[in-house]
Amino acid sequence: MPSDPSLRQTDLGETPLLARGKVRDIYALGPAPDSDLLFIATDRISAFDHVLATGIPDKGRILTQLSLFWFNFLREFVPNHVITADVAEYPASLAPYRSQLEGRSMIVRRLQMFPVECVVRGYISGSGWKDYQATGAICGIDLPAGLRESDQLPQPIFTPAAKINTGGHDENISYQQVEKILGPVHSDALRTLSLEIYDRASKHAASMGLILADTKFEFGILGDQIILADEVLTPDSSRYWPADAYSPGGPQPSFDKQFVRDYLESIRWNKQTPAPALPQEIVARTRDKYLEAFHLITGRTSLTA
Ligand code: PZK
Repeated sequence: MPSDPSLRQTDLGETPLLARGKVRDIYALGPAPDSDLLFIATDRISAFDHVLATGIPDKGRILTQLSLFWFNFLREFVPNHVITADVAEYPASLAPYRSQLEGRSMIVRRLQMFPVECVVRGYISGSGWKDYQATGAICGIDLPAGLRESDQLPQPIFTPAAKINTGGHDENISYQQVEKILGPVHSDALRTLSLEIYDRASKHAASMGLILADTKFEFGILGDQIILADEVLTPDSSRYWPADAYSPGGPQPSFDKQFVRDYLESIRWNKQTPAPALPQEIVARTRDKYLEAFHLITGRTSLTA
């Protein structure tokens, strides 16, 4: 059996784990409530809402480097939570764990997170397509009749979602509901920022032959400044479609996870019991797709250069 080159579990000894997501782990550096946070993107991969038993080698590095690319791309327009992603600048206490951190982690400012996911959709897909079929609207925004699945929308729309804690799906909510949670000033700021970021990012993606169908942002606040947080514009938080294969009227293949989904369908996994492992060929092809996304978006061939 060859050894597993993927990192699925992190362990930083005494450093307290703050939260574990499906893919990312967050640690607290120093005493709450003001300490910085350490974000680590593992090589875990989820499909059909389950974390699979097999990791994708380098996935965490690829997604971290993509987030850093976009934070940098957007930096004159919106401040972000990154302090450093250079392990040489990390506290000395983390030195023993360098191999778990290099290329896949960042130290970030701890913010007061807004409890709303800021989704922007330029195309109709996923839960947006479901809601439109049921009601003709998404998040209370009425849309023209006759749209097909994956069609481009007349203009990009802000479709917020409320975070649901216990593994459940986020729930699409109206802008009015956002105003009730955050008040009108922050709500308007998040909507305006989200639409503007989508506009800038989708233009860059288009120039690289990719459609940015939709994406999810998370923002926090520090003092009175709204700050872009979490991961940004990665394939885990966004739908990217190759423009040359775009064919509305049905679902588009996932840029990154299609081999995984097809494999899981082919073995007729019931999508409930513990998720199965992946064959090495599916792992290798999926890894190649993440690298291709990285290459297309950043124009870089190496993760480290
Ligand atoms: C924060 N999450 C969501 C993401 C998880 C959970 N800069 C910040 N300050 C304070 N809190 C957060 C952030 C950010 N980003 C984000 N939870 C807390 C999340 C990934 C994995 F387990």
